[in-house]
Amino acid sequence: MRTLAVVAALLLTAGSAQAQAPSEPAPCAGQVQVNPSFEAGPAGWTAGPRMVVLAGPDRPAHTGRAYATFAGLDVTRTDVLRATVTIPAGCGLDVRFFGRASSTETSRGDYLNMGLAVTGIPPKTRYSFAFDMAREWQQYGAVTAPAATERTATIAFVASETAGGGVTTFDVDDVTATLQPAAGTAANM
Ligand SMILES: [Ca+2]
Repeated sequence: MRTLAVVAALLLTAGSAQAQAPSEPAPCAGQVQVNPSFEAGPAGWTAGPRMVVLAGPDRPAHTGRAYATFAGLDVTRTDVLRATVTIPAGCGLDVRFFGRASSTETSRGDYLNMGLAVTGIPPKTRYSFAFDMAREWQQYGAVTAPAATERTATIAFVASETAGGGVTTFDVDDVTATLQPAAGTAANM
Protein backbone atom coordinates (compact mmCIF):
# COMPACT_ATOMS: atom_id res chain seq x y z
CA MET A 1 0.00 0.00 0.00
CA ARG A 2 2.74 2.35 1.01
CA THR A 3 4.76 1.40 -2.10
CA LEU A 4 1.80 2.09 -4.34
CA ALA A 5 1.43 5.57 -2.90
CA VAL A 6 5.09 6.32 -3.56
CA VAL A 7 4.81 5.09 -7.13
CA ALA A 8 1.71 7.23 -7.66
CA ALA A 9 3.52 10.27 -6.30
CA LEU A 10 6.47 9.63 -8.60
CA LEU A 11 4.18 9.31 -11.59
CA LEU A 12 2.46 12.56 -10.69
CA THR A 13 5.80 14.31 -10.31
CA ALA A 14 7.06 12.99 -13.62
CA GLY A 15 3.87 14.00 -15.36
CA SER A 16 3.87 17.53 -14.04
CA ALA A 17 7.58 17.94 -14.79
CA GLN A 18 6.95 17.03 -18.41
CA ALA A 19 4.07 19.45 -18.59
CA GLN A 20 6.21 22.28 -17.21
CA ALA A 21 9.11 21.74 -19.60
CA PRO A 22 8.03 22.51 -23.13
CA SER A 23 10.99 22.32 -25.48
CA GLU A 24 11.15 26.05 -25.99
CA PRO A 25 14.51 27.07 -27.47
CA ALA A 26 16.75 29.54 -25.62
CA PRO A 27 16.27 33.09 -26.86
CA CYS A 28 19.93 33.38 -27.99
CA ALA A 29 19.99 37.06 -27.22
CA GLY A 30 21.43 39.38 -24.63
CA GLN A 31 24.77 40.34 -23.16
CA VAL A 32 25.85 37.68 -20.61
CA GLN A 33 29.26 38.83 -19.31
CA VAL A 34 28.97 40.12 -15.74
CA ASN A 35 30.55 43.53 -15.10
CA PRO A 36 31.77 44.03 -18.70
CA SER A 37 33.07 47.56 -18.06
CA PHE A 38 34.91 46.77 -14.78
CA GLU A 39 32.90 49.39 -12.91
CA ALA A 40 32.43 46.80 -10.10
CA GLY A 41 36.18 46.07 -9.94
CA PRO A 42 37.17 42.50 -10.80
CA ALA A 43 33.70 41.06 -10.01
CA GLY A 44 32.73 38.51 -12.66
CA TRP A 45 36.37 38.06 -13.69
CA THR A 46 39.40 36.08 -12.61
CA ALA A 47 42.04 38.77 -12.45
CA GLY A 48 45.49 39.28 -11.01
CA PRO A 49 46.01 41.96 -8.35
CA ARG A 50 45.83 45.63 -9.37
CA MET A 51 44.67 44.83 -12.89
CA VAL A 52 41.40 46.75 -12.67
CA VAL A 53 42.24 50.41 -12.23
CA LEU A 54 40.43 53.73 -12.07
CA ALA A 55 41.02 56.11 -14.93
CA GLY A 56 42.96 59.32 -14.54
CA PRO A 57 42.21 62.49 -16.55
CA ASP A 58 45.11 61.75 -18.92
CA ARG A 59 44.05 58.15 -19.47
CA PRO A 60 40.24 57.88 -19.56
CA ALA A 61 38.32 54.61 -19.50
CA HIS A 62 36.35 53.74 -22.63
CA THR A 63 33.15 54.02 -20.59
CA GLY A 64 32.66 54.71 -16.91
CA ARG A 65 35.64 55.15 -14.60
CA ALA A 66 37.39 51.77 -14.59
CA TYR A 67 39.23 49.57 -17.06
CA ALA A 68 41.67 46.64 -16.99
CA THR A 69 45.37 47.24 -17.57
CA PHE A 70 48.18 44.85 -18.48
CA ALA A 71 51.99 44.94 -18.42
CA GLY A 72 53.54 48.42 -18.23
CA LEU A 73 55.78 47.78 -15.21
CA ASP A 74 59.01 46.98 -17.09
CA VAL A 75 59.57 43.79 -15.11
CA THR A 76 59.48 40.24 -16.41
CA ARG A 77 56.01 38.98 -15.57
CA THR A 78 52.59 37.87 -16.85
CA ASP A 79 49.06 39.23 -16.39
CA VAL A 80 45.94 37.11 -16.88
CA LEU A 81 42.30 38.23 -17.02
CA ARG A 82 39.68 35.59 -17.65
CA ALA A 83 35.93 35.01 -17.60
CA THR A 84 33.72 32.09 -18.51
CA VAL A 85 30.17 32.32 -19.84
CA THR A 86 27.62 29.67 -20.79
CA ILE A 87 26.40 29.42 -24.37
CA PRO A 88 22.97 27.71 -24.44
CA ALA A 89 22.32 25.02 -27.06
CA GLY A 90 21.60 26.49 -30.45
CA CYS A 91 23.27 29.82 -29.73
CA GLY A 92 26.40 31.51 -31.01
CA LEU A 93 28.50 34.05 -29.12
CA ASP A 94 29.77 37.46 -30.18
CA VAL A 95 32.60 38.74 -27.95
CA ARG A 96 33.64 42.35 -28.32
CA PHE A 97 36.07 44.55 -26.44
CA PHE A 98 37.87 47.85 -26.63
CA GLY A 99 41.64 48.04 -26.35
CA ARG A 100 44.48 50.54 -26.56
CA ALA A 101 48.17 50.67 -25.72
CA SER A 102 50.95 53.10 -24.96
CA SER A 103 54.53 52.10 -25.64
CA THR A 104 58.16 53.12 -25.65
CA GLU A 105 59.12 49.93 -27.50
CA THR A 106 60.11 50.07 -31.15
CA SER A 107 59.72 46.38 -31.95
CA ARG A 108 57.63 43.48 -30.74
CA GLY A 109 58.50 42.54 -27.16
CA ASP A 110 55.72 42.86 -24.59
CA TYR A 111 52.44 41.49 -25.87
CA LEU A 112 48.76 40.99 -25.05
CA ASN A 113 46.99 37.93 -26.44
CA MET A 114 43.20 37.67 -26.52
CA GLY A 115 41.84 34.15 -26.77
CA LEU A 116 38.46 32.49 -26.92
CA ALA A 117 38.18 28.85 -25.81
CA VAL A 118 34.86 27.15 -26.55
CA THR A 119 33.82 23.62 -25.58
CA GLY A 120 34.62 21.24 -28.43
CA ILE A 121 36.83 23.69 -30.33
CA PRO A 122 40.61 23.91 -29.83
CA PRO A 123 41.48 27.11 -27.91
CA LYS A 124 42.50 29.84 -30.26
CA THR A 125 44.35 33.13 -29.92
CA ARG A 126 42.24 35.67 -31.75
CA TYR A 127 44.50 38.69 -31.30
CA SER A 128 48.13 39.24 -30.40
CA PHE A 129 48.77 42.91 -29.72
CA ALA A 130 52.20 44.50 -29.25
CA PHE A 131 53.91 47.93 -29.19
CA ASP A 132 52.10 49.02 -32.36
CA MET A 133 48.55 48.57 -31.01
CA ALA A 134 46.31 51.63 -31.50
CA ARG A 135 46.84 54.44 -28.96
CA GLU A 136 43.15 55.37 -28.86
CA TRP A 137 40.37 52.98 -27.83
CA GLN A 138 39.48 50.70 -30.72
CA GLN A 139 36.93 47.88 -30.85
CA TYR A 140 37.81 44.27 -31.63
CA GLY A 141 35.63 41.18 -31.87
CA ALA A 142 35.63 37.39 -31.91
CA VAL A 143 32.69 35.18 -32.81
CA THR A 144 31.87 31.51 -32.30
CA ALA A 145 29.14 29.86 -34.37
CA PRO A 146 26.09 28.12 -32.85
CA ALA A 147 26.24 24.44 -31.87
CA ALA A 148 23.58 21.88 -30.98
CA THR A 149 24.70 21.49 -27.34
CA GLU A 150 25.22 23.81 -24.39
CA ARG A 151 28.85 24.98 -24.19
CA THR A 152 31.09 27.18 -22.11
CA ALA A 153 33.26 29.92 -23.55
CA THR A 154 36.32 31.28 -21.77
CA ILE A 155 37.45 34.75 -22.73
CA ALA A 156 41.10 35.23 -21.80
CA PHE A 157 43.51 38.14 -22.00
CA VAL A 158 47.11 37.15 -21.29
CA ALA A 159 49.90 39.72 -21.28
CA SER A 160 53.60 39.03 -21.03
CA GLU A 161 56.29 41.62 -20.49
CA THR A 162 60.03 41.50 -20.04
CA ALA A 163 62.26 43.97 -18.24
CA GLY A 164 64.31 46.32 -20.40
CA GLY A 165 64.03 47.36 -24.04
CA GLY A 166 61.13 49.74 -23.47
CA VAL A 167 57.76 49.24 -21.88
CA THR A 168 54.24 48.77 -23.25
CA THR A 169 50.98 49.15 -21.34
CA PHE A 170 47.81 47.51 -22.70
CA ASP A 171 44.32 48.59 -21.61
CA VAL A 172 41.00 46.77 -22.10
CA ASP A 173 37.44 47.94 -21.37
CA ASP A 174 33.84 47.00 -22.21
CA VAL A 175 34.27 43.28 -22.85
CA THR A 176 30.82 42.10 -23.88
CA ALA A 177 29.62 38.58 -24.68
CA THR A 178 26.35 38.60 -26.57
CA LEU A 179 24.36 35.47 -27.44
CA GLN A 180 23.43 35.19 -31.07
CA PRO A 181 20.78 33.11 -32.85
CA ALA A 182 21.76 30.75 -35.62
CA ALA A 183 21.86 32.42 -39.02
CA GLY A 184 18.43 32.43 -40.61
CA THR A 185 16.45 32.12 -37.37
CA ALA A 186 16.45 35.80 -36.48
CA ALA A 187 13.39 36.42 -38.67
CA ASN A 188 11.36 33.92 -36.61
CA MET A 189 11.96 35.68 -33.31
CA1 LIG B 1 34.85 50.87 -17.84
